[in-house]
Amino acid sequence: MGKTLAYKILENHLINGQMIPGEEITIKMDQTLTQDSTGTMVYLQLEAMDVEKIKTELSVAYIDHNTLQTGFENADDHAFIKSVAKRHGVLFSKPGNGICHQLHLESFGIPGKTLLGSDSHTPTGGGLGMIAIGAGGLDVAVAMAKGTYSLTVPSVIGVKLTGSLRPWVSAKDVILYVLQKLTVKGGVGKIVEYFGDGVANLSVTDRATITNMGAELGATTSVFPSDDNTKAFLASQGREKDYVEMTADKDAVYDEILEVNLSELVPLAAKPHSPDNVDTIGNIGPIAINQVAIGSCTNSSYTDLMKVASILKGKHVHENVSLVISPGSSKILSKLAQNGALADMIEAGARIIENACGPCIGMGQSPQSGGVSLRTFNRNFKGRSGTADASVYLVSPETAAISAITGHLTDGMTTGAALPEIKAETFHSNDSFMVYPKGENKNDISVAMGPNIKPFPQNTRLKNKISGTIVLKTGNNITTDDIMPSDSRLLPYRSNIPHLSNYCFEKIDPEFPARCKEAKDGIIIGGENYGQGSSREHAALVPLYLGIRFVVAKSFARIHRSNLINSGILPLVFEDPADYKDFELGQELVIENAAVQIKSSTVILKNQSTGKEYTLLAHLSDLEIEMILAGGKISQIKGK
Ligand code: MIC
Ligand code: SF4
Repeated sequence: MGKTLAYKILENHLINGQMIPGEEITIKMDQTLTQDSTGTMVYLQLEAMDVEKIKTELSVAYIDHNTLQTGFENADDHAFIKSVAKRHGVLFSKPGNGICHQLHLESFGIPGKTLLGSDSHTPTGGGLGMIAIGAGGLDVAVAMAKGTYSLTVPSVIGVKLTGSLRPWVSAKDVILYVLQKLTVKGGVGKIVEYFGDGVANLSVTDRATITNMGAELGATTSVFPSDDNTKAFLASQGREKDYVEMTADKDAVYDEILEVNLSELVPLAAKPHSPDNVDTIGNIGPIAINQVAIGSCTNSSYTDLMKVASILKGKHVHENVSLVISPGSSKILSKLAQNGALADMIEAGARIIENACGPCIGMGQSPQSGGVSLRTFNRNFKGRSGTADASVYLVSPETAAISAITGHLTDGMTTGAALPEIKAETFHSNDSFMVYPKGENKNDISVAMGPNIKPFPQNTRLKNKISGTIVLKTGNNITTDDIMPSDSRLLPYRSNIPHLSNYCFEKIDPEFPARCKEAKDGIIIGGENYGQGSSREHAALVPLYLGIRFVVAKSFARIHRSNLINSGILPLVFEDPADYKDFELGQELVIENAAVQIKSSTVILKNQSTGKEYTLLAHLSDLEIEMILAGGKISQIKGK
C-alpha cells in the first residue's frame, strides 16, 4: 500500500510509537520557531527546565506580533527573548524583519524536515514540503530542550488538485473553498495533504497561503509535495542546496479525498465572523467597504504584493476606503522599494505599515464603528480587529486591491481587466535583522527581566476528588481569542498572567474573572470545537490562574486541548452531547476518584445540584495521564 507524504516524513522522524491513527507517537523535531507574544512564556519555561544545550538543528525566535511598543512592556519582552535566545544558541530575528512564517519560509524551511512553532500558523512551512506543526509554548520549549514532540497520529485527508487558477482567482480562494467544504472543525485530528496535477500550477507562496490557513480547518498540519517550483523558490532565496524531493507514493492511500478543480474556482470571501462562512463574491454582492488591509502571514509574499501593486498602479484608492498594506518581510519590502512597486502603491493612496502582524492581531488599524473591512488575513473572529461591531471579510490580495479602488466588494473577473504575469525574482540575503549566536557561554549571559515579566502559574498534583462550580457555559466554536483576547490593549501583557486574568472571556462574559474568584474552584462547560484558533497557552494559563479545574465540552480544538493538559487542567468530552443542556451556571460538579478514573477512557461526573450522574470521555494518552496526575507538563518532566 502506497504511503502518503505526511506519513513518510513522520516515519522518517519516528522515535516512539506506531503510525496508527489515534495512537500517540514521539517524533524528532528538527526545527522550532517562536514569536514574541507566545515566546516570552516559551523562554520562561525553557529557563525553568534548566536546559544545558538545546537539541534541535535550528531554533529561531522571531519578533513580529508586539511591535507597536506603546509602553516599555513590548521592548522589555524583546530584550528578554533576545537574552534567553543568546543563552541557548537560538537565532533572534529583530522587530522589522517581518512575520515569522514568511521569514521561516524564505530563510530556513527545508522539504522533509519537521518544524514546531508556538504559533498556530506554523503549517505555512507545509508549502515547502515540511511537517510544520503549531503548538503551545510549553511544547515548543520542550521540543528545544529534548529535540522531540509527542502527538496523536492524525488520519490524512488527500486534496486532489486538478486544472489551474484563472486570472483573479487566487490560492486564497482555494483554501476558502476547502474551508467551505470541511468547516473550521473538519480538520481536527487530521493532516491535509495536497496532491494531483494541479499542484504544479501553484507556486510555493501560493501553497504556503493554503497550508497557512489549514490552521483554520483545525488540522494538525497541511503539506504539499516538493517539486521544480520548490526548487525555484529555494533558488530565488539563494538556498538551492536545501532542495530535497519529497512526494507521496503514486498509489498513496488517503483516509478521505476531496477533489478541487482549480479551473472551476471563482473569487470567494469568508463572511463575518468565521473563516468557514464562505460564499462567492458574486453571491455576497457589491457591499460598500470602509477599509482594506493587505498582509499577514497568509498573503504578504512578494508575488501577492506585486499583484496588488499592478492592480493599484495608476489608479486611486476610493475616497471612502482606507487601504493599509503590511509586507511580509524586510526582503520583500526592500524589493518593492527597489523596483518601484512601493511607489505605485503609495501613489494610489495606500498606507504602508510595518512588515509585522499588525492589524491581523488587532495591533492598530481597527475599523470604524460598524465598519466593513476586507482583509487578506486568516481569521475574522468577532472583535479580533479591535472593533466589536465591525464586519470583517477574508479575501485574496487581488480581490482586496480591486475593491479598494471601486469602494465595494468586487469580483475582479467581472471587470474584464487583465492581470500582468508577475516575474519571479531573486533575493539576496539580508542579515541586518538577524542576530546569530556566536557560541557564547550560557552562564556569561544574564536574562533581561523587565518589571512586567511575571512568573507563570503552576498547577499542583491532581487531587483524588475534584469538584467545583460551573462558572461559564459557552456555545460552539469558542476561540482562544474569546478566552484570552489579544488586542493592542492586552497583547503587551503576554508575560503578565495576573494582569491578563482580569480580561479572561471579557467579550463573552465580563463577570467571569469575578465569578471565578468567588467560586475558587471553577468548571467551564463548552460546546463543539472549544478553543479553536490561536495557539496561545494564555488561554489555559489564565484559567488555571483563576482556579479552573476542568473543562467539559462537546469537542476540543487540538492545540488548546494540549495546552489545557500541559497546565494540568482536565479536558473532558460529553459521551452524549445531548447532556450539555442539563448543565447551568452555578451548579456544583464533582469527580470522585479522579486519579483512577482518568486512566480508563470514561469518567463519571456527578452534578451535585441535580443529583444526576454523567459519563464523560477522557481519552488521554499515557503521557497525558502522567501530566494531569503531576499537575502539568513541567511538573511531569521535573518528576522524572
Ligand atoms: C494569531 O494569529 O491568533 C496569533 C496571534 O498569531 C496566535 C499566537 C498568539 O496568540 O500569540 C496564533 O495563531 O497562534
Ligand atoms: Fe501574525 Fe496574523 Fe499570522 Fe497570527 S495570523 S502569525 S497574528 S500575521
